[in-house]
Amino acid sequence: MRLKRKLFQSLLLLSSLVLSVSALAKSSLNMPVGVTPMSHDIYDLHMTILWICVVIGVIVFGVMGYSLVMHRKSRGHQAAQFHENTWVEIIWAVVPFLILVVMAVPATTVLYRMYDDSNPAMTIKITGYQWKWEYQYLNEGISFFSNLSTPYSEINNKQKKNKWYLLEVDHPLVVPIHKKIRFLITSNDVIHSWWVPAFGVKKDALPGFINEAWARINKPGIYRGQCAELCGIHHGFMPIVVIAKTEKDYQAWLKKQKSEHKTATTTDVEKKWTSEELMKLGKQRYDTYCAVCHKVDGSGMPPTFPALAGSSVATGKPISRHIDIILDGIPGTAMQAFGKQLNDVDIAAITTYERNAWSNNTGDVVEPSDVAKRRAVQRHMYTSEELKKLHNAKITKPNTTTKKNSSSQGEK
Ligand code: HEC
Ligand SMILES: [Cu+2]
Repeated sequence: MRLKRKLFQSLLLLSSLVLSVSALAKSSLNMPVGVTPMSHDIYDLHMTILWICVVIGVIVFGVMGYSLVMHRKSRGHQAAQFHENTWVEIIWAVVPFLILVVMAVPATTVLYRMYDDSNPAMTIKITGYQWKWEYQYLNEGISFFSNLSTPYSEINNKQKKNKWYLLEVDHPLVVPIHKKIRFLITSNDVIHSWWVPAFGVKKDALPGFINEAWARINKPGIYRGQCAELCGIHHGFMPIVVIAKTEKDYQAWLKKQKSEHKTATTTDVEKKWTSEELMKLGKQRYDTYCAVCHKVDGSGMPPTFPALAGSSVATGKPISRHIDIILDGIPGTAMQAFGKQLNDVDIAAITTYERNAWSNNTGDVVEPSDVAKRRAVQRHMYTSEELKKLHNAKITKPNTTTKKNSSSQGEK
């Protein structure tokens, strides 16, 4: 009698467990349901398979538990002695096979839909870099880089960490809702992975390959993700933020992007900036783009990431060498070409900052027009008249290695 009650109690426990599992389905312990039809399909598939597994588990362990308890030796049961029962063997091969076939049908249907990125309304090319993302709107001709915006004071525990610590960026990806968006995903250096759980999208970004994914977002909102492939020491510092807007808001954003893009390239470059303006902007840009490797205080992480405080490049002459390294990077090292990521104003500000911050008190001021000149020299975009002027300005010809690099980076 006592045993029966115990059995009853354990069954009760089991059923309450099953109930709490279904309560967990909507909690943070389960997969997110997401905001795209694809993510809903994935979620439903996951739940279907989970319940099949739960039923199998309950049956198998139920029979096992029952047999162990009811047919135990102390009750006087004798173990059956048999070998090679053909029917038993057929049953335990065929039943799991049938279960697998049943599960393969919904799984294949979902996978098929996941891979069907035909007829998109728009296409965005996503490129992974150590450690940031680049978004190019192929139909609109706009592109930008998306960098971590968490301040270093939080990373270094000098300030309380905010709610979106390491999940915030300076330029989020902005997309419209209710449109089929195709993502073409690739990498500029090592393997990254673009992962936004709410979209049900997680795709490796492979150098030299283009992977495809797509999303149609149902709800306006801010969705966050991360790089999901271990890609170096700052793997955790390249989050993804996507803002989904209504078509009207998206069009307004697009218009603003296009007009802002124009102004940054013309008037600001011709203007003469003061050293205070350049230093202020330079610190901001340096912390965003360069400090991951060279550190906020310019001390770097030698021997791989050199210190810029006291560096012969950042304090020595010619200044053009310093500008060229920032424009073209150093081939074969983690020092990327920033020429297409940053405009002339940003590069001038960073160069000025590096030449005067920390202990580098060179007093040099690099103007945006100086950077524009370096670009012109490198691309051979000058006329003979300009060449003469540039020659008078004593600008050295670029060396061949940096030139090769800039062309292989596919400058715009
Ligand atoms: C992903 C890491 C990384 C980032 C980000 C980075 N650098 Fe570098 N940088 C390097 C590495 C590595 C070297 C050394 C390459 C070599 O071996 O010569 C280097 C070298 C340099 C040098 C030459 C220093 C010397 O004394 O030889 C300068 C100048 C420089 N970087 C400026 C910048 C600026 C400006 C930025 C931001 C716009 C930046 N770097 C961002 C990794 C990085
Ligand atoms: Cu990565």
